[in-house]
Amino acid sequence: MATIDSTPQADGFRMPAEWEPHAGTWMLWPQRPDNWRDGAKPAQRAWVEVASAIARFEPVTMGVNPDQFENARAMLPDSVRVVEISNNDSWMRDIGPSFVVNDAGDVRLVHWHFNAWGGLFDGLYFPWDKDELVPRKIAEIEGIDRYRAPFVLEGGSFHVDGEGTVITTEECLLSPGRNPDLTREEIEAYLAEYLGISKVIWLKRGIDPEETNGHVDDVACFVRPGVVLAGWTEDEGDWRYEILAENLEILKNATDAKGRPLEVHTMPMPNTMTYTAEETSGVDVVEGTLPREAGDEVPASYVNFYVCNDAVVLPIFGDAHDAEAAAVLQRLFPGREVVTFPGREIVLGGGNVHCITQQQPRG
Ligand code: KQY
Repeated sequence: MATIDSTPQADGFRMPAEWEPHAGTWMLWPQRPDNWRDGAKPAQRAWVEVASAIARFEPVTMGVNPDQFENARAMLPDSVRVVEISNNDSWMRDIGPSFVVNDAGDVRLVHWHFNAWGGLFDGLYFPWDKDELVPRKIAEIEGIDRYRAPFVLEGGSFHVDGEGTVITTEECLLSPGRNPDLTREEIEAYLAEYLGISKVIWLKRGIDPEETNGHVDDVACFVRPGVVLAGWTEDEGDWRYEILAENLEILKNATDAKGRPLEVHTMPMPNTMTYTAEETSGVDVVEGTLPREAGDEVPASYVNFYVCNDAVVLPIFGDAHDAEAAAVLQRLFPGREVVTFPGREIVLGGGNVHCITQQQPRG
């Protein structure tokens, strides 16, 4: 497929919001034993549960490394398409492309540079060469033309409203491991060109400095144009309180690309969680991969849900706030089914359901 030598914005393309109609969802199968405990078997079962849930509502494609094709095919239901896509790990939100559409309904994709969340500065593993090729392979499989963006960006580090606004965090996009030679203004200009947006709302920090340098998809998202949902805790003793309060204040005072003041809703955070010794003992130690220690914080959040056609997929954690989180989403997405699933196994790997999925718009 062609690599287009201009930008989505110049060609009249924009990234649609996650709630706009999907052609399907892309995922990548987990297997690396230095991130997923017990040879990734518990994670694979969690992937089956998430993929099966989404496949009730729209087509799901699972990319797998060659040596896992037969196993994934056997574990996944027939409703999930399994294709060989070599990868270094399974975070399709970050490794995969972002799709863009125009008013005629054409779909193209943006292929960002990916460096495992910080490259040799503070990245999470080495190498990431297979991950780097994933968007190009998806373009070939789907017969979609591709823009090659000239900077490092992960899909979990931003959220768009589909109407010209993006939310992101300074902690991530200005981190030294990503685009150290770009100024904030240059990054804003690239976001505008490659997402087709005209307004950037900069939050300060996320809640996982060690993993993604503060991806926004753990702390805030749009739920419809002009309306955002922000992670929140009333507990001033919680280490996340200051971070969430700072972000909330910014959102309450922000306007979007259309000049609307944002309507801000809050989502409770699950109680803080830490890795148990049993959980970390099943993870292989490999030099160059972020080590897991018992007692380390697990970056759990209910804001990291996934919106698919007619449904919202929400991780729950056996936490006192699970029911309230589901109720918040049901109120904000009245026409969709809220589907919950046990999310702990995925957050043990450092991300969540939004981080392992990528929507392809119907266009
Ligand atoms: O949360 C994400 N978007 C990805 C996290 C990657 C963690 C790798 N161990």
